[in-house]
Amino acid sequence: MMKNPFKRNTDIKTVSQQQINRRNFISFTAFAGFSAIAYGGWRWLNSLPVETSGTTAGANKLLRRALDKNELVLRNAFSNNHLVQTYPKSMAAKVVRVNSNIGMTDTSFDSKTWQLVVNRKNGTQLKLGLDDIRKLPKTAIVFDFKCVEGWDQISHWGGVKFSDFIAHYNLQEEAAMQYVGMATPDGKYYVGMEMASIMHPQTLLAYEVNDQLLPDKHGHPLRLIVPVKYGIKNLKRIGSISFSDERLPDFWAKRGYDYYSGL
Ligand SMILES: Nc1nc2c(c(=O)[nH]1)N[C@H]1C(S)=C(S)[C@@H](COP(=O)(O)O)O[C@H]1N2
Ligand SMILES: [Mo]
Repeated sequence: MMKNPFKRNTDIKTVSQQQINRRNFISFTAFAGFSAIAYGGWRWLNSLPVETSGTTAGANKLLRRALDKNELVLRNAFSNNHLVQTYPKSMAAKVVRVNSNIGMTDTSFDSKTWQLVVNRKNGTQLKLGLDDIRKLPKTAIVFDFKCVEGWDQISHWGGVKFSDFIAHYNLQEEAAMQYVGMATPDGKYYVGMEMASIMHPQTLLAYEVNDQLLPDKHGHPLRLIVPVKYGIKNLKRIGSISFSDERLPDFWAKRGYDYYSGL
């Protein structure tokens, strides 16, 4: 007789009702177990400590919490006023690396007429020259400057502590806000960050490197030195400073880098 290839195998093993019951029981137990784990995980996510206000305020809780867990941990570590490691001046690089110069190529820029524009909360502007800033108490720091591109270098910077600057110009109302933004005079490079980092005791508005006025390539007349952040946040050639309770835009965050970019 020809074998019919389409004919189903009639030689089916008889499966007892008992076996079926047992299989059903096993799969039901497994399903219940996984469900419990999933539910527990969801409950755990929801029970995570509420984040410090500001950072991700208003964002989808569950999603943001997962995305910003790193930031949360860092920010919490931060509230202890944790300082970055500093080094003796003798360890500072004599030839300081130059990275990029976005926002520093405007040929009409004139450092002699440059002014730092501070946008106050009440809508007025404070305009300062480098001489004004150099009158404030000077602070220096030697620390390991880190670029996200993979290099780091111990370097020596001098300027005014951002917190001293705030106190001297009575910008306490501004400092009580959640975020700071800084931009180059042409607006082409800009950074945004949370207030804690900018008010950190090691953050400087710097006008010197290795005890000399900053050369153009390092951000003359004034740059940000924020040692608790990667290089990308250390804006060179500051044109303006703004304050807000909302996250202010950030050049590299817009291009997919971590907004926090903390160490
Ligand atoms: N205006 C401006 N500031 C900037 C940048 C830039 O391209 N333009 N690059 C940032 C990056 S990625 C780094 S690592 C540091 C490098 O600073 P340096 O050139 O003084 O070493 O500057 C930061 N500040
Ligand atoms: Mo960088």
